[in-house]
Amino acid sequence: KVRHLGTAGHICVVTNLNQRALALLQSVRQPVVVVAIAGLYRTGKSYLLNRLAGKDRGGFSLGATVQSHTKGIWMWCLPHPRRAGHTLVLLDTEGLGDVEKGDAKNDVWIFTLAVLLSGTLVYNSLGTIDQRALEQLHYVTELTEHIKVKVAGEGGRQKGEDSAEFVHFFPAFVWAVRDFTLQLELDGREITEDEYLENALKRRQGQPEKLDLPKKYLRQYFPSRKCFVFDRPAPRCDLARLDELPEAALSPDFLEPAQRFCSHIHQHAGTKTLPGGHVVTGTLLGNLAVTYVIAIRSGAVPCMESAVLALAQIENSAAVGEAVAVYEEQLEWRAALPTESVQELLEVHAQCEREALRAFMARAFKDDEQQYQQQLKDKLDSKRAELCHRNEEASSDRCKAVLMELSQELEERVREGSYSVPGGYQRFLADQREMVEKYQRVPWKGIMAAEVLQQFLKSKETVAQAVLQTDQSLTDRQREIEAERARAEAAEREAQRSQAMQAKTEQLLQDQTRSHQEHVQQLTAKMEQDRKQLLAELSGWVLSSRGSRHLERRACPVETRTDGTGGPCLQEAARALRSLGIDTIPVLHLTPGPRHSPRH
Ligand SMILES: Nc1nc2c(ncn2[C@@H]2O[C@H](COP(=O)(O)OP(=O)(O)OP(=O)(O)O)[C@@H](O)[C@H]2O)c(=O)[nH]1
Ligand SMILES: [Mg+2]
Repeated sequence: KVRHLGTAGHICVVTNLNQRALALLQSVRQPVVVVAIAGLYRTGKSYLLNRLAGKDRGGFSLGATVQSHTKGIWMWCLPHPRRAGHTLVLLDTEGLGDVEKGDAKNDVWIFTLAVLLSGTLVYNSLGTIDQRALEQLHYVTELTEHIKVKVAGEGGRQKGEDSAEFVHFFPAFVWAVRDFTLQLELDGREITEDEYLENALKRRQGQPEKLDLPKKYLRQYFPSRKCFVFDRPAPRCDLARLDELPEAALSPDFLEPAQRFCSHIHQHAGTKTLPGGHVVTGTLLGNLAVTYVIAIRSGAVPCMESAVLALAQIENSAAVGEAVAVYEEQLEWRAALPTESVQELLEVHAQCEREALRAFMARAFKDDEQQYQQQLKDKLDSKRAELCHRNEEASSDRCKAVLMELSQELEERVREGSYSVPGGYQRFLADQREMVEKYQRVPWKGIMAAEVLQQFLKSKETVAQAVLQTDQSLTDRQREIEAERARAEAAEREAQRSQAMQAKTEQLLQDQTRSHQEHVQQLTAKMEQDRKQLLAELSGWVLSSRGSRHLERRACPVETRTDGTGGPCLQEAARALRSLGIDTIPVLHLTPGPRHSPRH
């Protein structure tokens, strides 16, 4: 079920996830804009998606016969033509309603997966948006049976309660009407394509409720709607070889809307996000597909909340791994061991930890108990201990090498007996002092300089004692005084060493406090960002992909509430807003009803 066309990775889902295609998707670390196309079989879906990819030939395979062609869901990843650093993921789905298809359940899952995986869903149909076209969209009314938003809690959730939240999760909806040959005119007035769609979705007076259901659910679940109508692309005789025709041979009445359609999708199809606003990368989308397919295969109803939680665990583990890798990379770049002081080393560690934490915060989500952040903290703490140890070793090695070289001459003289003469002890002391001074002038010895010197001099104490004892020019009393002085000097050096050790312990403690503050600070910043995102979601306003200055209306949790009750969705929104200290917030009112309540 896999073919490779250039860089396109194809994936057949529902029962099977093609492993190569999945690996390809999971290797995409960029945020993804996911556009899926669904609709009846043999309606030109693959052809339209190829245009969206900028390919008039190649790409998704078309079929020219009456037999349905695309099977399963096929994926194509390509660099986003307008948004740098983003990947456009196109999902071409198997045509719905094929009479030859054995299992009708397959269609429902295809449609459900297209809804769950995409950020923009293009519904494709032929002719006009009439009652028949709407009835063919019965998959929308069945979504409540096939998607669960929340894991059933105590006492379970009402079906309506659950589906009222679909608006928060569902993709933007674009209806592509193909082979449309009518005039866009209503009651003698020219109308836009969007008005055409909205008019078709209006409830007709006296219409039985059952007939209104697809319209009702479309209005309810997909508050962001757009419509494009396309004329037939070429004369009937050329349709079978459409992908071989040059652009100039295509009808301008097809090319013009096709151009607007592509522009709209490229410009407005937003980056796919998870509930809570977390941006979906190719890796995440791959994991999401796996989670949903496993649920479907096991006969369960895919649940968005548990999928997001399962995803968060995978992603947060990966975020810990990535953060540690960032730490190591930064360390490689910043640290030259041994450092001159513990302070200097801890500053380097602090910078690396900050970058690592940033990488973690950018990737992790729903780490509500900070379980993964704690994991990262533990790892970085042991990295710090390891770093301190490596720094000490590097310093020790260097100091020992320096001392070895500087003490060569002195040791040679001891061996030759140069100090076994009257006054030899004073000369020995002078030479040793000179050697210590030279040692102290050598740069970049690191934090073990004093310790290693102390050990070195201690190891030479017996030699010094021997020289002292053999110096005939000294009286016994003088020898005793000299020995006492040597002991005092050694004690002094020992005191200095333990003072340095104590200072180091204190610095490490201070660094722990700093590290804790850094974690708290970055966590607070992330929580504030999440809070703003939640606010944006709840208020039904989301930042458009064009940047923060452009706001775009997208979702409204109270859209269908015209009876004044507000519904569970509105109540939940209001509760959340109150907890954020906000009394009221305007929301977009899409379908004013005769008895609607003030929308605040
Ligand atoms: N009449 C008409 N034919 C089209 C249009 N676009 C493409 N075709 C032709 O219709 C045939 C089917 O096109 P596909 O793009 O494979 O249709 P599909 O919806 O992907 O089909 P399935 O994968 O079987 O569901 C091909 O011969 C296309 O050249 C269109 O806008 N109008
Ligand atoms: Mg197709």
